[in-house]
Amino acid sequence: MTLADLVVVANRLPVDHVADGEGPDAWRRSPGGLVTALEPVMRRADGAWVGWPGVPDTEFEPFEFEGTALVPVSLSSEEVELYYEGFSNDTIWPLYHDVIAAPRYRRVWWDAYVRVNRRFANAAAAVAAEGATVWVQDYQLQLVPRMLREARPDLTIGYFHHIPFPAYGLFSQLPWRRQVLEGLLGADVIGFQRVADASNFARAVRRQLRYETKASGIRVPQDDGSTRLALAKAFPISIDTASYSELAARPDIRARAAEIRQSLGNPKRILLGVDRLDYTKGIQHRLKAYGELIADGHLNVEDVTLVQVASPSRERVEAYVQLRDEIELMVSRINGDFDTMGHTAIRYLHQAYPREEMVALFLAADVMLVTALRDGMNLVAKEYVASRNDNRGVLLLSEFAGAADELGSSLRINPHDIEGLKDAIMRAVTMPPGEQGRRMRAMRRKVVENDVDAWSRSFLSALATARPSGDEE
Ligand code: GDG
Repeated sequence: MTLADLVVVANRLPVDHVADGEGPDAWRRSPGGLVTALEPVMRRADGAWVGWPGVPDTEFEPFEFEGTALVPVSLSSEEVELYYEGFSNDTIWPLYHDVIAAPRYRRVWWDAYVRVNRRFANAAAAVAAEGATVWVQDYQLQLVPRMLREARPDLTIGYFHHIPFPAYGLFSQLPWRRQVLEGLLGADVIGFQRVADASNFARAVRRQLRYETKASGIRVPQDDGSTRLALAKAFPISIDTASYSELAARPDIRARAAEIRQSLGNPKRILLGVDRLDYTKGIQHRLKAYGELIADGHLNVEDVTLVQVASPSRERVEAYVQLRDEIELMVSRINGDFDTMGHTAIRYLHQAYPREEMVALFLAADVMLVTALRDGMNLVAKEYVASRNDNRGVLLLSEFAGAADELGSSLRINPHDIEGLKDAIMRAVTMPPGEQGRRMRAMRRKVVENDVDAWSRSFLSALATARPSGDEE
């Protein structure tokens, strides 16, 4: 296998295994956003992607897929349970989302996290060419930057954090807080979604490690007494705006949107929520507000329907099993109380759909509800905006989602404030087309200018100008 000048390291490879057997035929490109985001970059460079192929207890050889070298890292079922479901999704995920659910701190999970991070770092070190750039993705791999730097001081290392970085008062709960900070500081550039995340990180570094920080720079002491400058800065991620806009213009997808409206009984207004079924997304808060509006007589199920797509997620983590029960109880209560023979209050879909169907739903929706309690960015908000070539539709957007920093013309809401949320929903369903258009145009300008290509370019150019390791003072 040839060595690569650009190496992406992510928990998952950008492919799913579809058949028994080996070789490129057994793999299909996975639909994720990161894959689309990095595909053009990987094609331009001599790229390799290091990640878990999604099948436990199986070793795969590296292989070429659509012009990118894929380097599988194998995980045992036990490691999936301890490192992925445990430490990543039951410790770090809830802690970094402001402890909406209680994080569990288990030493065996941490040990597995260290072991698996080491395996990813070794795989990346083995495939990176002399002086290559390595871009590590997300919270499952926070220790990789430092491990990699120790093994390969010649590399330029970037890290992007897709989820929030919490305030120091919360972060400091983590028994392994120093190791995590030191792990991340192995990178030359540490990218966050929001300015607030980068400042939380810098503050944790000052408080915990006593390193000096100035603007976005952090002085990291080296073994030889010198310091190295690491950059911690916001690089808000985005979507492939043009491809959403193109899908939304396709006659078959527009026809499908009309068909969806028809099959819901032609309500005057369709409200839509699209989320992974996750406790960070505030699904219960939106159901509560909506249910009360019907109960109070402000909304009528003959006129209004809420479509809630809740795609299955992390179904082996206990908090997610419970959450699903709670949401499904709420949905069936509201529907039981208010449905008529011909109309339903909530059309609830615990399913995943192809992107074409998502865009048809975006086109059918008069109001998009994004009520996250905490969210790194929230790409769904941007996808809705990108799909509305007609400059119609209203986006309700939680101020706790990273997207709120850019989409100032949305109807911003605090999901904890149920009365405020109800007022905003009423404002959205009655908003005149002129105001919808003004707001939507302003938001569309943002997602057109700042698309995902601009995101990866700006991160990689910050990385290219970052100081190579160990050359300061
Ligand atoms: C993390 C951070 C940050 C969902 N259901 C289906 C489907 N989706 C797609 C959406 C969107 C993506 O999945 C979800 O992205 P989000 O950004 O909304 O949320 P997370 O999954 O929590 O992502 C988040 C993101 O990383 C990127 O940095 O924005 O804050 O939590 O693209 O459309 N897509 C299809 N069928 C579904 O059923 N095709």
